[in-house]
Amino acid sequence: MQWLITIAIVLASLALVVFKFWRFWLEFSGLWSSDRSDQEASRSSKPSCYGCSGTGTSESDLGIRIKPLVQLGGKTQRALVANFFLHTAIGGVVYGQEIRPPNYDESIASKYKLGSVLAGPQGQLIESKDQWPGHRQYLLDLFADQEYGYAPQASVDVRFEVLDDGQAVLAGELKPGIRRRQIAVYLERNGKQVRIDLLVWSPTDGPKAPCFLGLNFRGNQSTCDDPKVRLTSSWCDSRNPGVVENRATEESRANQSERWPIARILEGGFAVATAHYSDIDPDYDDGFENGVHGLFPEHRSDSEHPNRWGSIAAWAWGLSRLADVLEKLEGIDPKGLMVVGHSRLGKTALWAGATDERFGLVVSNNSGCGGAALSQRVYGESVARINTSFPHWFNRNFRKYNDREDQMLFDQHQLIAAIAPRPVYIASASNDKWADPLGELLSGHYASSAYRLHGKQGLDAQVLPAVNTPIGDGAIGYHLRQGDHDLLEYDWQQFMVFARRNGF
Ligand code: GTR
Repeated sequence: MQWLITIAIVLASLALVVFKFWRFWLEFSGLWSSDRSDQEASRSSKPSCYGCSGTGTSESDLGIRIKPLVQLGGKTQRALVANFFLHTAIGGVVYGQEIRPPNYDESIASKYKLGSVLAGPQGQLIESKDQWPGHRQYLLDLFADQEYGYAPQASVDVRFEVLDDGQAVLAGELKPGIRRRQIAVYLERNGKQVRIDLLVWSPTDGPKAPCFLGLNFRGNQSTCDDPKVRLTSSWCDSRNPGVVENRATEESRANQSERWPIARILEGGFAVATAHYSDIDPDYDDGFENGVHGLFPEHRSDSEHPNRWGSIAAWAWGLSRLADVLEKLEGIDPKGLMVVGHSRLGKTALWAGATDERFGLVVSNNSGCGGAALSQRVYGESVARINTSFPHWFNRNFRKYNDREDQMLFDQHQLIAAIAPRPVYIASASNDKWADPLGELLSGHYASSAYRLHGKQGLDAQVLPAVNTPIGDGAIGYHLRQGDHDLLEYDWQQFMVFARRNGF
């Protein structure tokens, strides 16, 4: 069907070009009077705007004088401009049609060829863990250069202010064992400031707690029903409930609280911290002007600098700034920081975990394309699709692989490997074919030799386990939750089991 539409558009476009030349020839030979419509217009009592020669203005039915936006000369010139726009539009549609429909055929998906995660730039394999730091840097450079973009080298001043320190009120009940802190984190550079609102839940008493840190999609108020939690003032997607003109309203309170089972996480002996991802960088294509990108105008991504940071790298960098704060916070174990994220924020958690070793454990939930899923399987969401829908997420170099995944000399298993030897948990959902659950599992499987190099156990499985049956006894864990693309209490329960087993 798509091809038929494409062919129809191409034929229509060709017919138009032929007509244009035919008319040009008639005009040229005097058979077509270029003044014909002007003459008709002059016979009419109502002058048309573009028919008004000379003055550049005309009167509407209401007698208002209208000035044309663009002053155009003869008909040929006008036809050229109109045809330019028409062809640009047709080009856009034809280009849009060219993105391949998603593949869900395993016999096609299984034709990928991956390099070893221990292979260096010339294909040579590293053999001992002494070589790991250099090799890990090679992997990070690969992903910064080809996919996510380099964050700036320059630093910012990080200041924070505890605005609220009280007891949690969850599901309408005061929770004496749970401490709620709301912290304004200020990032400052060259007179510019970005503020991130960090919400931290930690045990009131006892030893310092290991802490999960993850960004949220809709503002801190959406993660719980505690009425004291401040409404986000950052950009929100107006398609989400409780958002009016890109601003959150009271209606949005607790509308993603199923993703943040705070009381359960605290019962498990963990602290949990979150911030709105838009505080770091609003999620739309703004030419990298807003959010933390705006603190580094000299480091903006553009066609001359195709390997600078996109939004995923900015969110990941923001997570590191939040780690700067958390590791100083009373009641939080600085050696117990774990980064977690769902979907685009799962991609972000993986990149944050790979780049910042203070995250002792990394959790990717349904992260899919550009996250845990192998790109070269081209199963579900493809590189072309994601780069077209979200041109601001990755760097410009990543667009080279649009519909050319077979030319990639790297893949996401190397991103998982860059986290080694720190434990990583990969979660998929059975209905989330778009994120390619098997591709997510296989990244973990193929990353395993980096873990074995460190004397740790990786993930042996190469086929999907039964739903709701977590696998992986070592430093790489995996589960396929029954159900949709989402982050639910079931997922958190498995993250906690995995974290405890790995010493958190
Ligand atoms: C989808 C996108 C996915 C995933 C998801 C999300 O539209 O195709 O890669 O990131 O959004 O973040 O919810």
